[in-house]
Amino acid sequence: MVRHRLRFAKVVAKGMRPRTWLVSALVTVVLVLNSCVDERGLIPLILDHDGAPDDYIALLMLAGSRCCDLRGVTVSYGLGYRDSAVETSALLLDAMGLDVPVAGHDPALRGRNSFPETWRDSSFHLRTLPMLQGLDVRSDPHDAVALLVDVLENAEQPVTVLATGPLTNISAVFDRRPDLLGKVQRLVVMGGALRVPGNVRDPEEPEALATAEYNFFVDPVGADRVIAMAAQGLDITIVPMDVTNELPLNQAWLDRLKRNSSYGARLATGILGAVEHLIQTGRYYLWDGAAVLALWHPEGLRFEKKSLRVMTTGSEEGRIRTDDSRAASVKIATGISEQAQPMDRILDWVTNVPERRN
Ligand SMILES: [Ca+2]
Repeated sequence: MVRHRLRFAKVVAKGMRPRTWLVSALVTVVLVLNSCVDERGLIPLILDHDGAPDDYIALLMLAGSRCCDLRGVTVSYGLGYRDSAVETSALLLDAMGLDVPVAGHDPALRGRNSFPETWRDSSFHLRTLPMLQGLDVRSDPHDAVALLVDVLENAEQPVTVLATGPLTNISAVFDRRPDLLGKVQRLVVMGGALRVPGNVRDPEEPEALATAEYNFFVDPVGADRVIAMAAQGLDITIVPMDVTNELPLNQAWLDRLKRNSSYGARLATGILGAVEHLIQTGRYYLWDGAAVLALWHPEGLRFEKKSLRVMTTGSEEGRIRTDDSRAASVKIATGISEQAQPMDRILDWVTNVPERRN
């Protein structure tokens, strides 16, 4: 679609005066970056995330895609620490000139498991980024579930929900207010591992095959409750590790980012500084960025429809399995399409974020 538009623009450009050509080129750039926007305009969206560096890259991608009207950002119990994640989210939004409410989870609302502390510490320094100093921090007085309920209740049209952390907040919202399921256009979730190993390793048996992915492992009951809501009409897309494994963030991509002088590139470089040692050793992936691709660039991914369950007990806790006893199915991404250039698309969005003008 995008390539066709570019080719069309090249044909039209022949015979145009330079100024007309420039206007045409600019319109093409806007169309390429906004290929997600249709006649309905910007898509109302809520981001529920868990404060890891790749969650913030996903936030930059959302802002730079110019596809959505961001209505709220909430923090779930997950990889980041709540207060740090709320503050960093609010600072980033302010840096981009976006006036969006941010709320952290109720401290009592957490899954039964946790991310390793060493992973959690990687999110810690982000509030100290020099670019974020002197900006305002405005967090919403609500907790995350109350803010999610408020945004959905008051939305004039169904809202898209992107969840890039454990599903604790999301399951709590609809347990409390099942009537609000009808206010969700669709839910896109990063989590799970379908046909590839997971990333949850048993410290006592580190050589054993990992079957669960951490977002679902941290709150397997919440994850399974949300997936079961497909039977109540919730349109769910899951982006598991089968896809994110194909999105390694390597040194070459980081170097391209660093060479780019845009505001968004500088923000992203600062954020990824927390995990540069992992990037250098080939162990960092844009897990949550893959979920944004599923939202705005679905032709770049392959999908299947499946009836799924998340195992909630035992040695497979947090693992997703197909379960045909569940009539309702969800859409699950299974890989990157041939020809797709997802890292180029991600770079386009990140380098296109707005900058607050004082
Ligand atoms: Ca995350």
